[in-house]
Amino acid sequence: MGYRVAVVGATGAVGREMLKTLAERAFPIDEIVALASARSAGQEVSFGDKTVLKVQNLEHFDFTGWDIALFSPGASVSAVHAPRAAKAGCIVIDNTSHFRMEHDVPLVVPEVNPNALKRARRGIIANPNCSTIQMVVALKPLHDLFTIRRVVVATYQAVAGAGKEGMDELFAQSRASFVGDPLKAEQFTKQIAFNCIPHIDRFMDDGATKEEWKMTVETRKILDPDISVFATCVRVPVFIGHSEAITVEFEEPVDLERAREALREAPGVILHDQREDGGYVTPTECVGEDATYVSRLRIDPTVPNGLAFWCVADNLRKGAALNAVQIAETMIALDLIHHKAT
Ligand code: 11C
Repeated sequence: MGYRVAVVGATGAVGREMLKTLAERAFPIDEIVALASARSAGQEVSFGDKTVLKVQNLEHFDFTGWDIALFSPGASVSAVHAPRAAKAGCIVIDNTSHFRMEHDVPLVVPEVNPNALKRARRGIIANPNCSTIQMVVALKPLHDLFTIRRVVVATYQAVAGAGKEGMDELFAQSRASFVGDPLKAEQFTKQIAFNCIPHIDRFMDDGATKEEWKMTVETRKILDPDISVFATCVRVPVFIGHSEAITVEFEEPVDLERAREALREAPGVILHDQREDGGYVTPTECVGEDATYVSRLRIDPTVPNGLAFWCVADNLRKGAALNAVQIAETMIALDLIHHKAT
């Protein structure tokens, strides 16, 4: 017997990827519904190769009798409708930032902290920010070995993180610059084509951006509250796939060969690290892939017990849709989702 599954925000870049991921992984589904705002209701979205779903209006949708809802609308929409769905008895896996830091909402990456799912008392589970997810997947096996004290990370984040509108703006600006048209910047604060912008999300009082803050607080909630994280988040002209240059300081001395071995064995990680031209993974190579790729692994001799590496993942997939689907799969495996009688 399968589940009755709702995808909320189904017309967005992540919502579409959620539908694709559910179909590709043959998630046990008896019935699926695509939901979005009134503006998008009536549009069609694909579910697998053969099924087209007509998008229904979220506003009036009754979640009674639905087992699982994967939410990826805006945070303000989740704030209203996720508790409404949970109250109707539907397990909500929410991809927005709205509930992530609430103490009674688990923030989960299945390879890292699956047991936190057992504490989903409100019926809402938060999916972390994409840049956090790939980092903690790579950090977890290293933390288990040598105990992380501090992480310094610089991100190189794809425009897909800003949704379809972000991808459209990179395309339009690239085209405009070739044909000599004026460049319009609407989604990003400065030109993104052929440029890098050290600013993602809003500025906070201490000069960090909210994206940088998320990497700190989410890593602590998922992996270990004692870890310090200092992030600089940068938008780059890549369509899909976030990259991160990560330096870690450990409590204990680092053995490079043991680190390599642990990363080779770690769930969700592919270590691709040849010390030669092209012996590393770049964001365009990870599009459509499930894994978090680690390359350029090396000792950082400038700090005690230091290790540095390069990490890339598909931000729409492991950074959002896949992680949400894996949360649902893990909840089923842990017997935490029960079928509603219909
Ligand atoms: C970006 N990481 O690349 C953001 C997108 O908190 O879920 C995801 C924002 C979030 O712009």
